[in-house]
Amino acid sequence: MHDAKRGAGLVWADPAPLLFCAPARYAAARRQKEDPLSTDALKAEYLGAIAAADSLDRLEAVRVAALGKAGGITQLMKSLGGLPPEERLAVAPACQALREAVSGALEAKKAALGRAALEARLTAERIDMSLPAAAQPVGTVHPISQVMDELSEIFADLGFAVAEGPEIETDWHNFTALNIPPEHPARAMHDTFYVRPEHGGEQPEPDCDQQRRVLRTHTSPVQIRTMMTQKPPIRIIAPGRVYRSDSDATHTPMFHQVEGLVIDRGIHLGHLKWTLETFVKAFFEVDDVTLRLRPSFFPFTEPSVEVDVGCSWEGGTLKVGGTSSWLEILGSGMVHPRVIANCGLDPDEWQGFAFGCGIDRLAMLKYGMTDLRAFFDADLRWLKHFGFASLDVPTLSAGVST
Ligand code: 2NL
Repeated sequence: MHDAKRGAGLVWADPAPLLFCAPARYAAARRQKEDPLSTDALKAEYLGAIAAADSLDRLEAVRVAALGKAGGITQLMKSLGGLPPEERLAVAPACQALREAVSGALEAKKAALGRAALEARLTAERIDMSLPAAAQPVGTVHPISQVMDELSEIFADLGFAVAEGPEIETDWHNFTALNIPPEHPARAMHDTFYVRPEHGGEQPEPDCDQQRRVLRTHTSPVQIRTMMTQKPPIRIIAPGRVYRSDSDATHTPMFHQVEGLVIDRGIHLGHLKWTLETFVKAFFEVDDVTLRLRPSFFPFTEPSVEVDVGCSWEGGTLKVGGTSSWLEILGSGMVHPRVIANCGLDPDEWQGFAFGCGIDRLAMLKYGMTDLRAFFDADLRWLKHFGFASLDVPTLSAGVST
């Protein structure tokens, strides 16, 4: 029980001896008529045990042994009651002093152990700021996202805002408002996904185009919603996901489209041509660009034009610029007066142009990808090769793609 290394102080691994010995010692002391209560010796023993306690648990054990219900000092105090009054008066102050000294020492030691524990924790938890950070795998920006960012940047510079809308649309916003009534043959060409009523496509009457829901087949409904809620002049682009039930080497059931819309007074085809030319130059980062506008048909534009960009073959790859080859990149036209009227605007006062093109196609042409399906394969090697650094935000001043 004695810890020889600690020298004079008695150290109890188990404080039981204090508990049982103190009153007995007291009785013996009385019998021997020495220092009647041996309080000095008891004090030395308790203080020694407190000093030696090297954990809060051990200190608590000492406290219980000294001051607990059955503790030595508690017993000592109790036994005072059995003494004759004058003897009690003579010894009580020493007992009191013993109790105070021990509880004071317990408190002080408890605080010291708490401080030491905190100190040890702070030392153990110290962070070495000079260590290099563990390498984190860093992803890249998908080419589609990159192209969407480039488009937003280029059109923002021309005063266009980016508009968004729901991907589950009403039949009316996706078709009817765009001059494609329910029986129109153009609906068949869109390979529409219809949403079942139990999946949120309400259908109280089969042909009610306000209620029937579809996965939007183009982002035109975003422009419809904008025309219905904002006062012209309007300049927006609407990039986003669109859906058609079509899947082969050149078609995926979900793909990405950007549409643009300008509504103002006195807008004509010249505004459309200049805007598209400016866009194509900025996007492909070439000044020598020739556009070819061919007459076409869309139900929502009149007149309608398809736009080809002049290209040339360089070492087996098609480059934008020159006129030896033509590549169709977008469809456009003057917004049909009926579409303007469907949105609650007076077509005699407001005119506009609109265009639409596939983002996947733009990305393939600009960055030399050959297989559309790679966009959706999530192949990390492909993404590493064609992806963009996440902090390289496209800006016009630094070049949109660098
Ligand atoms: C294509 C052709 C086009 C539009 C989209 C449009 C939108 C409204 C009104 C009128 Cl709200 N037009 N959008 C116009 C012409 C062509 O897209 O080939 N897209 C891939």
